[in-house]
Amino acid sequence: MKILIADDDRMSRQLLMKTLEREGYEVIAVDNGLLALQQLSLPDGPRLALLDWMMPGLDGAGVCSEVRKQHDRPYIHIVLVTSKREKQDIVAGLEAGADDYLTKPWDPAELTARLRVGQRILQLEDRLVEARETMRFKATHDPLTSLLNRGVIVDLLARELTRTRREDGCTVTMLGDIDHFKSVNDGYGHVVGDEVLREVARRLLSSVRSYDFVGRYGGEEFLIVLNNCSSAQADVRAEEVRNGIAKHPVQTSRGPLPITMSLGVFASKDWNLDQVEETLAKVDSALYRAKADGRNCVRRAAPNTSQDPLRQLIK
Ligand code: GH3
Ligand code: MG
Ligand code: MG
Repeated sequence: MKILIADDDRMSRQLLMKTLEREGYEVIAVDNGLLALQQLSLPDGPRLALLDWMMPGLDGAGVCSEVRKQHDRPYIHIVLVTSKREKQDIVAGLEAGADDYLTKPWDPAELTARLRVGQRILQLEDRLVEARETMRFKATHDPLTSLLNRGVIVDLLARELTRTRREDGCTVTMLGDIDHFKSVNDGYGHVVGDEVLREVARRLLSSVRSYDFVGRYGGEEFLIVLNNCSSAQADVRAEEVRNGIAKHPVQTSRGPLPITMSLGVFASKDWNLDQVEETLAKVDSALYRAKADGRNCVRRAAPNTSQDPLRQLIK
């Protein structure tokens, strides 16, 4: 584990270095507060620091208060090493953001024991952050495919539509539905159906750019949002997505299965629309036309195409 030592006294620094290296730490040593702050601000900088209180430039307490202003990086456990023994000094050091302090001359056993406490606290923080990230992922992603879930993809679509309207841009929305998916489940079982859904999700992600959004909209329906995609490009991009599914059979535990997808496409610029509900209704109608026209094809919600009234009746 990396540890930072900041001390302007060369002897003290070397003594600390020797002790800590013997304990297996990867030691970074500096002789002033500004360099210490620089090290502690690096993205993969040390998360344990032993700071001398009195240093030229920025003192140990000053480094603590600067470090505590950085909220977007992992926590740093800071131990102040000081010859100050007065209660008010200790209080001031802790108030400035130190987690612990040691008075000089320090005892090696106490020093290493206190650093182990620091490590335990950091591990605890790491576990909490990891748990929070897992919860966040679960709340925003579909468990089967790991794509964005319906709530999140619809929210993102709403946000994109508003943004592109403001910037006079264009958002392209696609709704894809696997063709005759029920027959996969009926013929091979739900486990194989799930395998197909996962592979389809993977292919959808690989046919769009990293800044586009792909979400699971329903059982075998997927919503794709392309940012800053021109209306002219919409059909080409949808065709790429369709072809990405149809091109090769999906390998499953029951052998390769040919899978196709029908897609409805909607370009916000064509309609001057920024309402998510209307967008979803239009893209859904276009998808319905793709199904009616024989499946494994792309249909565009073009303003001059009258909506299919049958859709509402059949649904
Ligand atoms: P179409 O070409 O008209 O879209 O026909 P389809 O068979 O794909 O459509 P339908 O809506 O009749 O059937 C969709 C099926 O998807 C029914 C449902 O059981 C299945 N499904 C939905 N979610 C899941 C899932 O998470 N796993 C599996 N294995 N099947 C699912
Ligand atoms: Mg289907
Ligand atoms: Mg469906």
